[in-house]
Order: sequence, then C-alpha cells, then structure tokens
Amino acid sequence: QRLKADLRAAVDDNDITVVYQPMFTPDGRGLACCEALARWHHPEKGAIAPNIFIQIAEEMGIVSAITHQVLRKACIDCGNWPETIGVSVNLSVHDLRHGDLAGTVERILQETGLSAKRLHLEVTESSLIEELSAARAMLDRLRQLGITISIDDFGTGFSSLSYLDTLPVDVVKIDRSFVRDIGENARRLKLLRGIVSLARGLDIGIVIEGVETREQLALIKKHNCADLIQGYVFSMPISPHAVAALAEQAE
Ligand code: G
Ligand code: G
Ligand code: MN
Ligand code: NA
Repeated sequence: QRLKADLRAAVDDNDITVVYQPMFTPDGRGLACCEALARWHHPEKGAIAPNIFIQIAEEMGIVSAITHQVLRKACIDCGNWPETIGVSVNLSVHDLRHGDLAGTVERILQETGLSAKRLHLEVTESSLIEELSAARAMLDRLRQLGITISIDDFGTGFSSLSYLDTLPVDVVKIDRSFVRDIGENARRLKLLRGIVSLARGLDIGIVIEGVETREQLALIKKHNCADLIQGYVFSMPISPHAVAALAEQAE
C-alpha cells in the first residue's frame, strides 16, 4: 500500500527516469537505435525493478502516465543524439486498450520536435494478440505517421507464426530465450534460423535480444540471423549522455 502511494507520488512528480540500451548492427559498428527502459529510484528502498513497478502501475491504472513520461523523456533525449539514432519505447497492454495513444504520441512529437521516423514503439507479443482488434486501427495510424512498430518478446506469446503477415508490425524483437542455448543446442539454432527466415520473407526487420556472449554473437553473424543486436555483449542500459558519447566514439 505504501509502495503504491510512493509510486503515485513519483509518477506525479515526474520522477520516473529513463536509461537506454543500444541496439547495434551485428558487426558492432552501427548504433541504430536505443530501447528506453524506465527506472524508479525509491527514496528508502532504492531501485525498484521495472517489471515490479510497471505491474503495480497497471493494477493501479496509472501505467499510461508512466508511458507518457517515458515517451516524452525518450523523445527529448533522442533529439540530442545524432539523427541516425532512433529510440524505442515500451507500451503496456493498457496503452492499447484505453485512451488515445496515437494522439498523445503525435502531440509529444510535435512538442519535442522529434521526427516520427526516429520513434519506435514496442508492444509485447502477448498484449498484441490479446488486444489485436482494439489495437489494429491505432497501430495503423501510428505507422502512417512514420513510427516503427516492433513486437517485443517475440516467440513467447504462443501466436501462430502463420499470421505474422497480418499483424501491423515492422520489426520483431526475438526473445532472449531463443538465443540462450544456440551454442550448445543445434536444434535451438535451427529454430532461431527458421523464425528469422520467416520474418525476412515477410520483409519484417529482426532484432535479437539478450545476446550475452561472443559465441552467441559469432553464431548469429555466421548465419546472418539479425539486422540488429541488443544485449550485454555490446552494452548494458546506459544514461542518455553515455549514448551521446558512444555515438561520437562510433563515428
Ligand atoms: O531493464 P529491464 O529490467 O529494464 O526491464 C524489465 C522489463 O520492464 C522489460 O520487460 C521491459 O520491457 C519492461 N519495461 C521497462 N521500461 C518500461 C516502460 O517504460 N514501459 C513498460 N510498459 N515496460 C517497461
Ligand atoms: O522485455 P524487454 O525486451 O523490454 O526487456 C529488456 C530487459 O532485458 C531489460 O531488463 C534489460 O536490462 C534486459 N537485458 C538486456 N540485455 C540483456 C542480456 O544480454 N541478457 C539478459 N539476461 N538480459 C538483458
Ligand atoms: Mn522491450
Ligand atoms: Na523482450
């Protein structure tokens, strides 16, 4: 109960902060985009894990206020990076169900001056499947603005691969569970390659998440499994200033 009151206060005070995890081309040279990850530093308890406070916010019905706060901060921070770098913001299932997200996004882009082409929005596979009929029109509208829509945690939501071509998405972010064992288990690598070739056939971009080791990276490169890589092998989530520094160094 106390935590709920504290979270409400933090959201009201604009205290949710954002860190960024870069996505690189597989050669590690091109920094293409950064995923915005919400952080809450509790005055006494310290850092609270995002999956915990996001779930509390969902229960309290205030998660969209967090989405809007993260969106605004992400658009401002991205505006300070080189133009080739985009930013990717996570949506909650509530954002698909309630409110006028497309209108809010449009307003935030206007106010911050960020080009829609630089903004990506991530919806988890499970929330997309759950809310597809409600979300389709809104996602289509966002895509018409020039925003990129990604399916997050792809492969964990039990959607049928056969209808990937009907979803309003541009990119799949393949869940880290598909990468974990590719070095040890030949069947896991085959499964990953199968998903990748399917997405490629549909002109859908591919991000592989949770790449931790050089060995995993080498296999992904060898089999040309990804357009972009996000994972500890390249970078942890970092501050907006660190992204700018990294971009400079990469140039
Ligand atoms: O870095 P990590 O521990 O940040 O993130 C844990 C989980 O919390 C991930 O599944 C991530 O997608 C989710 N998450 C992080 N930031 C946000 C956010 O701003 N909104 C939503 N809905 N989820 C987020
Ligand atoms: O669910 P989502 O894809 O939004 O998750 C982002 C989460 O994944 C964050 O908690 C981030 O810190 C975490 N993460 C990022 N890279 C790695 C990695 O290489 N390995 C693991 N285990 N987690 C990662
Ligand atoms: Mn994500
Ligand atoms: Na994910």
